[in-house]
Amino acid sequence: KSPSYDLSKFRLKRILTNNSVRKSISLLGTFPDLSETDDAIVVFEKNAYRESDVATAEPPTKESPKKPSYFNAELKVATEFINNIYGSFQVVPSRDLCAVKSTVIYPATDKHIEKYSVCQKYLIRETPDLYQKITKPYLTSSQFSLDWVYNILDHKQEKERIVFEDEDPETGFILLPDLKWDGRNVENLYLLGIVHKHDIKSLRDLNGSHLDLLRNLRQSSKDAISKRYGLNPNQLRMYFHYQPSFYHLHVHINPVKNDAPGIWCEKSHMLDTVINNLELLPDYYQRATLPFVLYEGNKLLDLYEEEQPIRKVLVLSDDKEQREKKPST
Ligand code: M7G
Repeated sequence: KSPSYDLSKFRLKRILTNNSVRKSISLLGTFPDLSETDDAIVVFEKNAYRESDVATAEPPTKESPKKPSYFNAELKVATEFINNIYGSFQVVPSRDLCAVKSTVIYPATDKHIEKYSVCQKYLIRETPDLYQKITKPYLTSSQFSLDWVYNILDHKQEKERIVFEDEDPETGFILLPDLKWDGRNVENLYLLGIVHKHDIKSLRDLNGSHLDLLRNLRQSSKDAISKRYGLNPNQLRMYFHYQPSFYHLHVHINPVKNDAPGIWCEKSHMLDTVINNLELLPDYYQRATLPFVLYEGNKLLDLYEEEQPIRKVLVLSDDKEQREKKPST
């Protein structure tokens, strides 16, 4: 069941992150009307500009009434300075254009708070043995709930947002807007393809028997996206995260020309590459060493630290000696 809260009654405890590049801020607090103790995370993010909002050409007619635009009489302009040919202003556009995208997680767990806080990050090289010994037991005992995923797959939530569905239990999936997308601007489109099959936790579980599923995911998503949004399928980037936050296989899809949030090379595996690796070697992901990032505060980092030094690496004094001994060429 989804809790109901009044966003305007949020009370701030502390700021978790403030990202001036992404123009987003993540806040930790509570909804005291509902509970003094349950934590809430609120994320505000300024929307990307829609090109239609800067249109000035078409004057409004009866048939097509006035669309919101920055350039109209409601624009409030405060001049900071004008120096020769250069001008600097603060402008407040009309109300329709001031909307801010907000995401709320309530009640938020410690793991959510950790995910939304800035901290140190470390790269781990996960061999298949380390996966079996450390990562897998940890993620089966401690991970984010997948209820929201099952709600989507069972049509209990976000049903009206579904862009495409293939119901086949082996090769089918649901394509729908990601929580991160404002849903307004095709420029920064962000969709998720969530597979119907329940037993694939992540990239690590994929093998040659999943090729039909992956090829269907690639082709049918591209077809559905070009049909619905008019995007050229060759302009779409499709990838998996490793490690993901949610261990039910899903693919991230967004346009190559846009830097989607979280599009880090150390976390992303292109669907095309994954398919090709499996075509060449059906058990590739059971044999590969996969790098991934761990955040300070994550218990898995402590478990890895017991196995090998991660936070404190002996500085390369030996290496330096070696280098110094090496005859110069
Ligand atoms: P991930 O790779 O498991 O984790 O991707 P990440 O958050 O570290 O990228 C999960 C994706 O699911 C993310 O892109 C989220 O924005 C998206 N997502 C998460 N939730 C809880 C929801 C939800 O309730 N609905 C939808 N549509 N997307 C969600």
